[in-house]
Amino acid sequence: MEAWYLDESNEDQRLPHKCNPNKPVSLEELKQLGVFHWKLNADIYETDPELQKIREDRHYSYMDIITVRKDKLPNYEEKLKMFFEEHLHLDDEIRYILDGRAYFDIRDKEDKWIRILMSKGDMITLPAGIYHRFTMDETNYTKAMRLFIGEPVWKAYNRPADNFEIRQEYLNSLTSA
Ligand code: KMT
Ligand code: NI
Repeated sequence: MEAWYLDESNEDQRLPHKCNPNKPVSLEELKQLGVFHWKLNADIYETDPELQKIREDRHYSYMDIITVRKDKLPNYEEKLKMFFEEHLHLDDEIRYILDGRAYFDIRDKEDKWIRILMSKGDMITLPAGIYHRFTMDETNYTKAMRLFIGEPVWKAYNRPADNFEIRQEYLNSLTSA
């Protein structure tokens, strides 16, 4: 995992878009935004006791696996377009990259974009109510485990979605941190 502030360019979303000089973002800064990260061994995900422990501790009862690649995901282009619309969810977004790589972009406290490069073995939780988006990088391939507490709800609310209680709760969690 690696994170940095996005530059201002509107070129191809699949490019890294680092500032010059680069403005890195630390794990600690991500934590303060409610974003948590683990590094796991994706080669043994089917039997990994570390993953099992996280799932038990955090009640991640549901999981499925999504392959994001043109020949594997129905309506690939359409879905990528949706994923890249700035949105929030009413629940945490929990993803574990089993293969390939991709970017998750999140907004910081000042509404600036942070890009998070997720590659094989990276697991992340984005808190309910945070504005974010997702894009492939130049390799155009990732395989990810999606986890959820209970029955999954994938509904995304595109910005503006400020009137949801969860959005206000999220903002409150930031000011008291
Ligand atoms: C989301 O809600 O942003 C996503 O599910 C992104 C795609 S998961 C590989
Ligand atoms: Ni999302």
